[in-house]
Order: sequence, then C-alpha cells, then structure tokens
Amino acid sequence: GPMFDWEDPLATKTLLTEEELAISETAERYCQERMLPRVLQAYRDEHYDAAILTEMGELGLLGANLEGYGCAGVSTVASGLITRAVERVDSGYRSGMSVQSSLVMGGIHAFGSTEQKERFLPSMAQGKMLGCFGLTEPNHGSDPGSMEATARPHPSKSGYVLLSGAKTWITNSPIADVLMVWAKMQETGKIRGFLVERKNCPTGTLETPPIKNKNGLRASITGMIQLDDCPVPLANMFPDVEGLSGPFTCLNSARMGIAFGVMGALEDCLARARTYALERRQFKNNPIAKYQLVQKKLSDAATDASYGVLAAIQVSRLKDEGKATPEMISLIKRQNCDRALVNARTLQEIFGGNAVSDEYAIGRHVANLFVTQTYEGQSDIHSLILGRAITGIQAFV
Ligand code: TGC
Ligand code: FAD
Repeated sequence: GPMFDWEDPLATKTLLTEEELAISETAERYCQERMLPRVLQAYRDEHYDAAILTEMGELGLLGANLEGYGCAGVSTVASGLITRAVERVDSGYRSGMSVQSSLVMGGIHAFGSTEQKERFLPSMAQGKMLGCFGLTEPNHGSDPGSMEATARPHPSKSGYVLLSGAKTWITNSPIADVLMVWAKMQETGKIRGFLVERKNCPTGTLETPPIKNKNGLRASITGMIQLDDCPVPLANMFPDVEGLSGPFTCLNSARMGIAFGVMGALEDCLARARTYALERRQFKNNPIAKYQLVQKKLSDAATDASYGVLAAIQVSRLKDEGKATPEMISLIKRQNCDRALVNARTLQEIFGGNAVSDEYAIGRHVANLFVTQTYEGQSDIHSLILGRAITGIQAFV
C-alpha cells in the first residue's frame, strides 16, 4: 500500500508533471551542492555572491516561467519549485532571484516594448545583467501610492526626463545594472515605470549605497537608490502602463514565488529539527524525539508545510489557466510566510542552546523569515487586502 513520506506528507509530488519534477531535481541539486556550502560564511560576512545569479542563468533558472527572449517558458508551478529549492538554502538567495526573475524580468516581459524586451531580457536570463526593483521609499512602504519620486521633463534634451527621489530597502540595488524605478510624472501625478541603466547615468545623478548590519537576510545585498536629476530617455519608460497596477502586477508574481519559497525554508527547519531530535539524548538516554511535546512541534511544522505547498500549487495552476486573483495570492503569501515564521521559531526550541550557534542554521532561517513576512506587503497589509475583499470595505486609510 501507499507509504507515508514525512518529507511530502500529502504526496504533492503526484500533482507535478514529469517536466516539473525534473526541473525541481535540477534546482535542488544545484542549490544543495553549490549554494549550501557558501551560505554560512556569506551570512557571517554579510556578503552576496553575484556569481550565484550567473550560475542560475546558466541552468535556465532565471525568469524561468517567461516565454521567449531566452527564457525557459516553464509552468508557474515549476518556477515555484525553483524558489522553494533556493529558499531551502536561504531566503536571501531566493530574494536575489525573485527580484531578478519576477519583479524585473517579469515587469519588462509584461510591460516592456518589444525593443526593451529584446534589449534586456536575454542577458538578464543569463544572469549577465542584474536588476533591482525600486518601489519602497523612506517615507512610504506599505503605501507606495503616496510615493514622492518624480520624473520631470528634461529642460533641454527632448525625449528625456529627469528622475529625482529616494528608494530604500532595495534588494540588489548596489550591484544592479538596470534599476526599475517607479516615479510620478510631475505633470500628471501618474505613476510610471522607468528602466534606469547605471552605465548611462552621469556621475552624481545615481547613487546606490548599501544598507549594512542587517539582522536578517544577510546573504542578500540590500541598498538605497538615490536619484538626483538623473536623465533617463523616454525610450526606457514602460510605454503603456500607468498607476499602481504596474508595480502591483510585478508583485503578484513575486508574492507567488515567496509563498512557494518560504515552504522550502520551513521544510529545511523541519528536516534539521527532526535529525537533531533523533540524535540528541536527554533523560535515561532517550532521543528527545521520543517526547510528545517535541513530536507535536514536528507534526505542526509538517502539517503547515504540506498545506502551504498544496495551496501554492493550486494557485499556481489557476494562474496558468488565467483564473488566479490577487486576493488568492495575498492569501497564500500571508499564510505561508506567517506559518513558516511561527513554526521555524517553535522548531528552534528543539535545538536547545545549540540553536544559538549559527552552525545549526535554524536561527538564520528564523531571522530571514521575519523579513519574508514583512516585504512584498507585510502580513497585516495582506489581511486588509483580504478583509476588503470579504467585506467590501477598505480599512487602509
Ligand atoms: P488600490 O486602490 O488597492 O489599487 C491601486 C491600483 O492598483 C491596482 N491593483 C493591482 N493590480 C494588479 N495586481 C494587484 N495585486 C493589485 N492591487 C491593486 C488597482 O486595481 C488599482 O488600479 P487602477 O488602475 O484603478 O489605479 O491601491 P492602494 O493605494 O489602496 O493600495 C493599498 C495596498 C495596501 C493594497 C497596497 O498599497 C499594497 O499592497 N501595499 C504593500 C506594498 C508592497 O507590497 N510593497 C512591496 C515592495 S517590493 C518588495 O518588497 C520586494 S522584496 C523582494 C525580495 O527581496 O524578494
Ligand atoms: P510601514 O509601511 O511603515 O509599516 C510598519 C508596520 O505598520 C507594519 O507592520 C504594517 O503592516 C503596519 N501598517 C502600515 N499601515 C497600516 C494600516 N493601514 N493598517 C494596519 N497596519 C498598518 N522594497 C522594494 O521596493 N524593493 C525591494 O527590492 C525591497 N527589498 C526589501 C528587502 C528587505 C531586506 C526589506 C526589509 C525590505 C525590502 N523592501 C523592498 C521594502 C518592503 O517592501 C517594505 O519594508 C514593506 O513594504 C513595509 O514597508 P515599511 O517598511 O515602510 O513599513
């Protein structure tokens, strides 16, 4: 008869195609063999190895669900399985990939002109050109609609605007070649998206200082974007999209990736806690895994991880059929991030004092998972998005 597999309690593998299983195996192998050995030192040194994006590009893992322009064109489930494999190692590595793949490549694919797509996507898919996504500002995080960054007509150069403003907490900004910046047109107040190419920015008009000494997501690089009358050609503006639906469309796909990804981090916490509980002995030489309170912690984590993966698969399938709504994505982003954080924090207790040693990885996951619950819409913001959909009353303002 069928056997229970604690690593896949609800047999979600049966929902995957042959191709999806193969992609997942490729990604898991790369992540375990090539990424995992680097992460401990990278986290200690607060160092992001940009070569990771080039390596992922070589394997076809960047922008994997996009069609054409050198991208693999796989299903949303397959691309979710990639994020899960990456985040099993570290949320910061998944973050670097999400920004490149979902936010920047996804945005260009959805809103770019043919010329923009041809210019940026193939080298981004190879990880040779790196991107970042600038929406959040020092004074406007949960409420990006109130952003202050502006684009004003260039006083002397026709076909150009001057971008000014500050973006903060921007993943990959210090290493990005192309910076997707959302700003309001000075004349209309409408939000538009710009592809700022670092190599074309005159000295002093673009700075991207790193934000150092983070207590989470330390294997990822984060910075600001400071623009001071930076000249950008209108050919680098998304031609048709106006308003928040531009950045939010990019976020839909990134939030989906996070919902899948954080389950990888939780599954890693579970696997490590299980191994530890079977090896560690206390009271009459019993493995602590024998004790009921420890078993409950493992059961809770396995249950939430399997429900989370199942829900992520369902919403991904609906997305590919054109039937997913943003509220569904808010639902799984909120739930999976919250449950990953709560369970990781509880599993941490199983390690006793050793939880405090970074060698055991659990503390790193817990610190990272706090960030996943905060960015791309903090969980309470997603509660309000859902609350609005349930009641018809918006509670933001
Ligand atoms: P609201 O009135 O709700 O909407 C304004 C316009 O946007 C459209 N829209 C969407 N379109 C597509 N997808 C969605 N999910 C959409 N949500 C809204 C909406 O239809 C409307 O369009 P139009 O044409 O009528 O103008 O806007 P609001 O200002 O009331 O928004 C409220 C709220 C709270 C929902 C929103 O502001 C929000 O989601 N806040 C959270 C901010 C956020 O998620 N920031 C993320 C920054 S990027 C990031 O964190 C990257 S981390 C990457 C990593 O390292 O992994
Ligand atoms: P605030 O908006 O000030 O919120 C603070 C608290 O108040 C939250 O708990 C929030 O839920 C609550 N709150 C706010 N308004 C309400 C309300 N109406 N009702 C109830 N509660 C409310 N942004 C980018 O654009 N690009 C990136 O690449 C990026 N990467 C990031 C990487 C890291 C490591 C981090 C930490 C952040 C990153 N962000 C990025 C920014 C992230 O999206 C924001 O931090 C997030 O949207 C929250 O905004 P805030 O920090 O300004 O918090």
